[in-house]
Amino acid sequence: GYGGGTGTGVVTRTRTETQKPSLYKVLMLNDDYTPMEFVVHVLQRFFKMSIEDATRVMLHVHQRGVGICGIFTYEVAETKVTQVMDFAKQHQHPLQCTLEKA
Ligand code: TYC
Repeated sequence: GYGGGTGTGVVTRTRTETQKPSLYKVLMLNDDYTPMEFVVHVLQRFFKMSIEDATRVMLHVHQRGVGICGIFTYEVAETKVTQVMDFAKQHQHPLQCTLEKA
């Protein structure tokens, strides 16, 4: 900023690099028992996906074995994993979810 021609100008510099938080991928794993519709519901409920994106990700996991649900800071990623695992357990499905440094 500058003090308006009174000789009181203040020079402000912007740091070129600030420390950004590490990011983590939340991964969904395939299994033989969890219903496809349940996985789609989980992706919509906990990762705010549309039904189209949730179906795409679920089919990717079903076919490839693993897929990315989203990328978050550590605390958010850990919370998502816990929420998904608790929800799957409540419904007695073996769905597995984990996190991995991006
Ligand atoms: N393979 C499961 C089935 O055929 C569907 C499924 C998809 C399960 C994705 C888990 O993360 C998963 N019912």
